[in-house]
Amino acid sequence: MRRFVLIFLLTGMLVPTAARAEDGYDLWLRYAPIENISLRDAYRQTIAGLIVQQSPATAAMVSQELARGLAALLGVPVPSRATVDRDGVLIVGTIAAPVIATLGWRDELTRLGPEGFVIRYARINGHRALVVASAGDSGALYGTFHLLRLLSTATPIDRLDIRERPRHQLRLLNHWDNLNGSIERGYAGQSLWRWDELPSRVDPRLRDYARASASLGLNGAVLNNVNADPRVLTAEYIAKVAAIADTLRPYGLKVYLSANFAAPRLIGGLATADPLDPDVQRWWKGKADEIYTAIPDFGGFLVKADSEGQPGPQAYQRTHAEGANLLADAVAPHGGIVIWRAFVYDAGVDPDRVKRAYLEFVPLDGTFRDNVLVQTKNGPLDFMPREPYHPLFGALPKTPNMVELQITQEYLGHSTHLVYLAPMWKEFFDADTFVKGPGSTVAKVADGSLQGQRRTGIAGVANTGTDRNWTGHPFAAANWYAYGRLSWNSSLTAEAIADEWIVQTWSRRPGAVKAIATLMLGSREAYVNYTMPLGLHHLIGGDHYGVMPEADDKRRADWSALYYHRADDQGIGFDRTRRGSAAVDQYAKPNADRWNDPETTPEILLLWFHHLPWNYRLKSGQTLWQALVEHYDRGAEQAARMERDWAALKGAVDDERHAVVAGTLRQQALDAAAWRDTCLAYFAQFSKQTMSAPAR
Ligand code: BDP
Repeated sequence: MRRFVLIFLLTGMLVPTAARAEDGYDLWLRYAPIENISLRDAYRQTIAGLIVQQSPATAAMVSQELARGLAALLGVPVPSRATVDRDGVLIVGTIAAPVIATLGWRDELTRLGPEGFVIRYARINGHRALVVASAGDSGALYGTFHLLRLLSTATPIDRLDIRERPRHQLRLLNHWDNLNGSIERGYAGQSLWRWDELPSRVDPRLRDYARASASLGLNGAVLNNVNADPRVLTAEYIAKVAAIADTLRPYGLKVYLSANFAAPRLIGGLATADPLDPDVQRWWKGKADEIYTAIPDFGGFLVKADSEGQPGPQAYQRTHAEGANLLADAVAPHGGIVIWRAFVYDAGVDPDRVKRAYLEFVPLDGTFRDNVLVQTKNGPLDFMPREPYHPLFGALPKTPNMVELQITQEYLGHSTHLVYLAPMWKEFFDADTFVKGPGSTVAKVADGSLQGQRRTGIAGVANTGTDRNWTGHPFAAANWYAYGRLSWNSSLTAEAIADEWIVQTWSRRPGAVKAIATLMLGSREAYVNYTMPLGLHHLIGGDHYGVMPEADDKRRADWSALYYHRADDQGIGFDRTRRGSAAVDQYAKPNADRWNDPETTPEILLLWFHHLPWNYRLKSGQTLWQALVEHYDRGAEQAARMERDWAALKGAVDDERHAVVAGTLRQQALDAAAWRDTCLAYFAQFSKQTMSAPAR
């Protein structure tokens, strides 16, 4: 029997909090008062009372969020009611709730699933009520956040008829958090989990993390680094993970763990981790049982195997599928899943690093258990500022292939550079793989609609940490936001997402919104221009922040900039045509043919696929060298302009956050100039041409 609660909110809870310094903590859930009086009055009339009917834990979240959001946005408390006794009651509930059950929406809600929802008006007891309804608790929570977003973005709501369901089933954040509190590629402080304090104390901040994630429709978090410490699977840590799971659960977030494949050996006392060994199989089953006893809704395991020194099945001459299936069988009885990463680049497989994952995984298509998803980075190299899409998208028709995006800006200026990533992700989703003819976009591969995969998912490597503003750079929060929104619906535009985020985060004034949006929307191309234009990639070394075209890593050739740009007296670029590494042939036609020829390769990917002479003529009539100079110049100029444009916004946004961003943009402009100067000076040694461009 489901229980329902009617939450009668104390008026005290509804008083808006006094104005505080803007430190970014509230993210996009800032709920600034609606300035437009007639719109505010219309909202107040439409939402003059509140009924929440769903299961208790989520009902509490929904009620609290509405109390907080509505009071702040509308400037008045919205009282709870027991019944619809007047016009202007907002009802939030699941199909099982008595008030929703009378509406006849059951079939529709069932079709939308437990995470989907509708928002529309209904007539109840002769009164007009606005209803947020779902088949499940999560859907009602997402619908609530959706409605609050409409109010927050000052959207008229007098004629709403919204029907939503997520495009991807798993919408996860991957936290690369280590057990000592550090975060691999994290630039916003330490791990939010505070492992040391768990399980006895759970940082209350985790509730705000969960709120923010749930507001975007995210439904899971992998808590630890893919370079996994096996100790996370010990009883001590399972208790800690369970405490986090309890905190995240009411917000619809499941927890997952990165598992170290050698755990049976490293913490289990076995002599082997061979997936075909019965003791190893027993060990994983026992481990899964132990975890599910503590966390009945545990999501499953994420595994990085046989990659960058992580252990895996290949040590025992077993395949990735045999490795994945071992863990999949252990979690299957509990409804768990295994996410097996395709980020592998064993040098023995092929001389060209970007070909290796495809060569290893395509032969395994169809051999994974039903509860396994492969997880593939957007590009075949490693989260570069620009890459073509990974050829594995579309090439695994019998395997769910989950998308992995990187929100943390490992190769995109850490949390110092303002780079809005949605345009980059959209470029990826919109790319046409042609695997089933024109229109076979990566988006359709990812959401399963192209090839009919039953499971779908998307993961984003998180950029959150203990910094007060969560993400270090105030604009890095836009990337968390955009990732979440795209994981829900990859057809949203980068422009629309930016506008939503800006209005909720900074200001509703159209002039300010437009200026900030312009800054954001141009930032990714600016970054590409001043770092790695025309398809160049991996011109870095060290910590992946600074410019290093000369990087020559003695540990591995494919960690060196030299390996990728191949600049010499003849020219520059990586020849991936049929005369070179033939990586082009991992793509379906006509992409393979187009990219095999520099004349038909998009200029933005030119040097990814081709090694071309310095005097190669581009469509513009410029030589390759001239174009390179122009791109670097333009990029540095764009960064300088971002600084100026932001300075002009002083007074249009709060001084605290304005100053923080101004400081980072100063550094960004300096870095951009350094990138330009270093790269041009370095490449000029080979091109033997001048670096002058009209702009300088
Ligand atoms: C690279 C990072 C490294 C990660 C690796 C991965 O430099 O820290 O461990 O990817 O995704 O981007 O496994």
